[in-house]
Amino acid sequence: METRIVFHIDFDYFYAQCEEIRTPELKSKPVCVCVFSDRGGDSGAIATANYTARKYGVKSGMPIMFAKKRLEEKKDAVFLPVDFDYYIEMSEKAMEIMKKNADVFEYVGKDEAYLDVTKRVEGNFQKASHLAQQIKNSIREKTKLSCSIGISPNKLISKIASDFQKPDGLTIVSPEKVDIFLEPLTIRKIPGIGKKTENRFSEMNLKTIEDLKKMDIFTLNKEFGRKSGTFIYNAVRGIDNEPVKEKEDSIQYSKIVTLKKDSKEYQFLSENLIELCKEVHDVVKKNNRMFKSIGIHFVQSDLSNKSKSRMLRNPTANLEELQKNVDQLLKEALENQTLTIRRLGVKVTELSEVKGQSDITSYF
Ligand code: DGT
Ligand code: CA
Ligand code: CA
Repeated sequence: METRIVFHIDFDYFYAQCEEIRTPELKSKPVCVCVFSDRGGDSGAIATANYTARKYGVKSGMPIMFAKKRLEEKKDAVFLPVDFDYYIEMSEKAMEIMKKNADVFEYVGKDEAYLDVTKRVEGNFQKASHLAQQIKNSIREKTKLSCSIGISPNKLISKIASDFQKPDGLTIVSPEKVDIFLEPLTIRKIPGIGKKTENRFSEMNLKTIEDLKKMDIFTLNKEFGRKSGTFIYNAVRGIDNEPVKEKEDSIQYSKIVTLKKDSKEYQFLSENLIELCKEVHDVVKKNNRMFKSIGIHFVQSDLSNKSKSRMLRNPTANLEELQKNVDQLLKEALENQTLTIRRLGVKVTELSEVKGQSDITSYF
């Protein structure tokens, strides 16, 4: 297989940066963007914060109350509610520029995307670096947004590389530099390796990607199962053959509510989910879409997140099928549920258009 050139582009402190662009006076202050829950007061979580606020230890997902505590002596700290419509508008403008500069464009989320640019830069990393700089410049001209770009032969390394020199970074990892780049990094830098896996490795005294290369595939498979074992074995060697795939934009349909009370009781949660399914289904129907992936999402009493999803064999737009799957996911999720649940959500993704009028009746 020929060497690919893949970009991962990620906007810096995205929601907070959007707020700074709208209100430039904010730039010198700590800025926290908050998801206030419908329970009122300071109840809710930090979506993100600018780098000034991060210096005081403010992090995504943290309760608003904690962030206020951390910024107590900073009288100029600003706490703003999220404004998704505005962020999406900013995101769409920037994504347009990326799309125009890619052979294949893969939307990942409001603030990140993969671009395969192999053809247009003729497999040349020098040219790729120029193209990346141009993309950064046009995004800044059109939207004022700064972003960080990782360039490498695959999605995995590019994702790690875009995070390597934030903000406003550009990190190029050409094929011959892959090992030198990866080896000193902690294993946590590999997307998909979370705290739990990290802890298991650190019990074995393995901290860096270089350390992990000592593990053979059999031991890894035995420890983590074949799927994760193989993933880790390849990842530490910088191997990732996932193609950059064109995806239907952004769009995922989701609804989330704050529950009347924290709970982990099946009946109560199930009733709420039935309602959420109806609401999601209404949007799906209105947009004449089918979905192939279904997920549920918990925000737990300590504000940590938990989600479960499943892929259907075939796309559907059927409400009963949605509810049935959601119910199944709920049962699975509750099997080892210790914390109570505070907010509850349903989402559908992997959307496609319902084609052909005559078919529609059979879908709904
Ligand atoms: P970065 O990329 O490290 O400069 O900072 P962000 O804020 O762009 O972080 P990133 O890329 O992980 O997330 C993109 C946006 O997604 C972020 O601006 C807000 C949102 N987000 C991230 N984490 C959370 C979270 O835990 N809760 C909520 N509600 N939103 C989040
Ligand atoms: Ca980001
Ligand atoms: Ca991101």
